[in-house]
Amino acid sequence: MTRSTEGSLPQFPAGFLIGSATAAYQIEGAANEDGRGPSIWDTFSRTPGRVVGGDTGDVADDHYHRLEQDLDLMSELGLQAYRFSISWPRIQPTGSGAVEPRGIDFYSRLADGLLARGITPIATLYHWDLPQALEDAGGWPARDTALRFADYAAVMGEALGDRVAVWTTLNEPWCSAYLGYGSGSHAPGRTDGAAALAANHHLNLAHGWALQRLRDAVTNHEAQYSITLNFTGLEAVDDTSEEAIERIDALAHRSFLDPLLHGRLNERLVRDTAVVTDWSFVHDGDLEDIQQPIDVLGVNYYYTTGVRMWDGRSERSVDDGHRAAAGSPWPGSEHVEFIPPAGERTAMGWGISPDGLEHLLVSLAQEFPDLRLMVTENGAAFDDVEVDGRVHDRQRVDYLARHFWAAERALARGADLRGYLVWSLLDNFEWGWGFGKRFGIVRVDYETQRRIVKDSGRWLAALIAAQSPGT
Ligand code: IFM
Repeated sequence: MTRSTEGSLPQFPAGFLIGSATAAYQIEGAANEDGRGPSIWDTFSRTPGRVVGGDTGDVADDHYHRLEQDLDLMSELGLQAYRFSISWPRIQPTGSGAVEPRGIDFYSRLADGLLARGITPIATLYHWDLPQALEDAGGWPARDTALRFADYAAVMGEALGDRVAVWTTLNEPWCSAYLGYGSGSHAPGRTDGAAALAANHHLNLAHGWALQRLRDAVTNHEAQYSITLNFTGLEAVDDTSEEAIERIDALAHRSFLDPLLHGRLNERLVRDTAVVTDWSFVHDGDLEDIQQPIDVLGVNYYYTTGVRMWDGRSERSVDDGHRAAAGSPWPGSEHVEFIPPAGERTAMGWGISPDGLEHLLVSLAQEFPDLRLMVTENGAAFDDVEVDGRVHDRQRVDYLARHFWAAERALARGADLRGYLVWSLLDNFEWGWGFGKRFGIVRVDYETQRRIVKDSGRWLAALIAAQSPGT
C-alpha cells in the first residue's frame, strides 16, 4: 500500500540524515579552468551524436563559480546532508602524479562551507569522470586504472580526511562498466561486452584498494566508508521471467554485491557470461582485496521494470530504462526483454514503484543485517514548467513523498536505514540525455543560471523541518 502526498509527513529516527545529492560533471562547469584535465565525459559529450542536443558539461550549472550561493541555497532548504562528487581530473589532470592544488582548494572550500552551515559532507570519489589520459591507457578494462584510483583516494583522504563524514568510493559502478564499455551510451562509448566485464572487476578492485588507502589517510576517526550501487526492481511478467530476473539480477546487482560484500564471484554471472569472457582478469587474492569492511551501503533506486526471455519471434522490447545505443549493457543476456510497467511514468520513461524501494531496502537488510543503508539517490525527471518564477512540480512532490513513505515502512520492518538523499539538488546535465531531463528540486535557468526552488524543494524543506528535534 502506498500513501499519497496528502496528510502528514513521515517521521524518521534521531540521527537520520535527509538531504540531497549532485555529481561534479553534472553541475560544476568550469571544464577548462584551474588546471582541470579532460575527462572521458568531456571527450564523449564533445563528440557529435553522443549526447542529445550536443550538450556538454562545459558550463552546466556553473556551480564551480557559484559555490557560496549554492551552499546558501542548501542552508535555506535546511539540508542535513549533502552528497557531492569529486572530479578526479580536477585533482590529478592526467589521472596520476602531480596534484592540482586549485582542485583541492575547491573541495576544501566546499567541505568547510557545508560544515559551517551544519550540513554533513558526504563525498563520492568517482561519479564517472575518468581522466581521459587513463582511458587512453586502457580505461577501466585495464587493471592499472584501479591502482591509479587508489592513489587518488589517498590524495583525497589526506586533503579532506579531517572533514568528510562519509566516504563513498564509487557511484553506480554498473553504469561505468556496462553503459561505458558495453552499450556505449555513456563515456567512453565502447561496445565490447568482454571489456565491460573486465571493467566491472577492476572497479570492484579499485574500491577495495582505495578503501585501504583511504582508511590510512583519513584522520577523522568517526568517518564512515561506503560504496553506492544502483538497483533496479525486477518483476515477473510471464513464466519465462524467473530466468530473466536471475540473469539481470546477476549482471546488475550480484556482479558488485557478491565480490564486495561476500568476497566471491557470482556463479550465475560467470556462467551466463562464459560466451563473452573467461574471467581470467581475476587474479589470486583479488577477492580478498575487494571485500573490505564498509559501514554504509549506498542505495540508488529509481524504478522497477518487468523482464522476460525473448521468444525470438516477436519484435524484441529492449527498453531497459537506459538510452538506446549501439551495444548492449547485458553481455551474454542480450535476449532478455524489458517490459516497463503500465501506468505512470517519469520523463525518463521509468515506471513509478515506491513499493520497489521498500522491498529493496528490506531485502538488503535481511541479506546484510550488520550493514547500515542509506538512500544515496532517489528522485524523478519531469517536464517542469516555470510560471511567474514558480515551478509547481506536483508529480515530483508526489513521487518523493511516496518514496519517503516507502523508506519509512522499510525502517518499520527492520531496515537499518540511516539517511535519504534526493537526486538532485539542481537541474543538471543528465549524461547522454543532456539538459533536457530535469531531476532538480531547484530549477536552473541555463541561460541566466538563476536558481528557483521548486515546490518539491519546498516540500523537502518542510519534511526536514517537521522532523523531531535531534533528528
Ligand atoms: O543523473 C543520474 C546520476 O548521475 C546517477 N544516478 C541516476 C541519475 C538519474 O539518471
